[in-house]
Amino acid sequence: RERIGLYPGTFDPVTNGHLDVIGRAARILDKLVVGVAINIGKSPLFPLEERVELVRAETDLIAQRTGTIIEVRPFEGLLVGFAQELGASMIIRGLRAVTDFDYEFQMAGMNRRLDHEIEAVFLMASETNQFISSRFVKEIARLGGDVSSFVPKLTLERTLARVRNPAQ
Ligand code: COD
Repeated sequence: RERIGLYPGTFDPVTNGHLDVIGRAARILDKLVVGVAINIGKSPLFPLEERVELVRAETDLIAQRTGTIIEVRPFEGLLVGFAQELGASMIIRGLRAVTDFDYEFQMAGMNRRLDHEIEAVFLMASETNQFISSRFVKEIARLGGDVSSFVPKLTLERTLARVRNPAQ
């Protein structure tokens, strides 16, 4: 049976932390679907289409290197419903410090109540990428700080363009 995993997130924007997790997930799966959530609740800086475009562009190399199929797809609605539709048996999540744990623990527990078959798999990024968050990337960029070691190249350009001109 094919091992299909779903890595869901907001990816506003994709960071080196996300890519680290994607690289690790690709190594243990036959196919990885990166699900980009509409997530209106978080009022994202980037529109959905651009978040998808950036994740696609930045994961190309990982797919080539690992030989794993990586599909990047937008989704709306219930996460477990999307996982079922894909035939995914695992939901991949990244874990940073203890602060992520509470939220991730609740989310995994709720999702398991909704679908008993689905397994939550938690991966940790490397030491250099562990503390990176989209939220702080946006904040630092807005304040004129250097975020070039937190996000990949194309994403860096787009982030700088958006913080300079948010109405774009
Ligand atoms: N190192 C390791 N992991 C990281 C790092 C890093 N530096 N940065 C981010 N991550 C991990 C996060 O912990 C998370 O696991 C994942 O990467 C994605 O992060 P984000 O911030 O882009 O995405 P989230 O956490 O906002 O995504 C939330 C969802 C969209 C998945 C969630 O809201 C959802 O499932 N929505 C659909 C509706 C639904 O089913 N709701 C019920 C859920 S119980």
